[in-house]
Amino acid sequence: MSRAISLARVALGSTSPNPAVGAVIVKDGRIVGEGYTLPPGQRHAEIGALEQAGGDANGAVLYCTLEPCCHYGRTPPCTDAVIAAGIARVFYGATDPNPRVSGGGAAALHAAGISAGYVRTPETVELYEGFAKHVVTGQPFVVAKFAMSLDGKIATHAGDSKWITGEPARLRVQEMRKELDAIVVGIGTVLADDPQLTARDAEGRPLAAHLQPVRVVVDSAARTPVGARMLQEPGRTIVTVGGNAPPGRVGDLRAAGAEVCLFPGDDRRVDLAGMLTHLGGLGLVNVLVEGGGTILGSMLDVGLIDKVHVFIGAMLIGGMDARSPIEGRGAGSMRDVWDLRETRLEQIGPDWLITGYPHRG
Ligand code: AOF
Ligand code: ZN
Repeated sequence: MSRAISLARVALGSTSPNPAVGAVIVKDGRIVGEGYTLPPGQRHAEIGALEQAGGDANGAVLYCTLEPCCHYGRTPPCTDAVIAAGIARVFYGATDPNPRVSGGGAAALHAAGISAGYVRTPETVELYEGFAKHVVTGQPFVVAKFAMSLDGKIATHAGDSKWITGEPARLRVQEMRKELDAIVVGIGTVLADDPQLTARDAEGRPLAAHLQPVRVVVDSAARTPVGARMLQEPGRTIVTVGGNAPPGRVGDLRAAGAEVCLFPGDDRRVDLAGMLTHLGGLGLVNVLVEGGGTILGSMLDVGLIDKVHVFIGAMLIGGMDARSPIEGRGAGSMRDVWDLRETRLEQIGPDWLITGYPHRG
């Protein structure tokens, strides 16, 4: 199963709106076939593994990270192929949250006399947390990420922020970008840092366009510069604007290659919930919000953040005017704070990464 999880991770970021699955076929203690999910419309993980195993699949054991599907979607049911190949036993790491499958895959295998066992692991649960939300609600799973000093600052009072975390933590962010479907930033970040917002390889070269996350800028008044670096990068850039966006600027941004979408909220700023619904409708399942503080604050205030990755650099910055990662209105009383559930702490080079799921009340 741990090999199947590694295979699923290879596919992460290239399968949405489908889940990334890994599959391994074992015969007489030896791996005879491996596969992972290809982009939508192409073959599922199990099919790749069965093709590789050929006749060796007969009497073999299949390990897959997700319950094999039993329905006709863009591709035929994996359960039919598993049964036809003569697989003797199946172990799967998560029940498919898709209401069209959800236990039906295991039932189809049982009905054919194949024992199918559910082996729940923390990794397989985490692999499908985004898919589980999106397939049921149509909304993307929102992951917030920021880096701060031990005293909770994201820059000095003069605005210097390079770098709070070291190289290994920044490489981890690159992996996250590759595995997620979209990166969301606020206009403040674009104006301050002119970021490229690309997924890059270890040498710093941008990955191919189809591996790039969709870049999304929340830009109420359409202030994104037409010369912004992200508009030159491979992949899509969506600029979401509010009710006050000057039509001339919208036209200029479209001419510069951005997709401009209008989401007028009550206060003429971007309606963030509406924007997320739109991103979900585009098939973007997992989105990473990288800041800055305004957008993270606006999202947390209305409960739009599902998960956080907090990188902490072992340093103290100080200064009452030095900014913190989450602004917005925030909690007034300790009754209203967001508790982090299922927290995890990892050392990454000289820094720490804390991951958790915000929960209130
Ligand atoms: C599997 N193996 O590798 C994946 C599965 O439109 P389709 O035919 O590609 O089906 C998509 C659905 O299949 C998706 O919503 C999810 O329920 C399941 N994904 N199932 O057996 C795979 N990616
Ligand atoms: Zn399938």
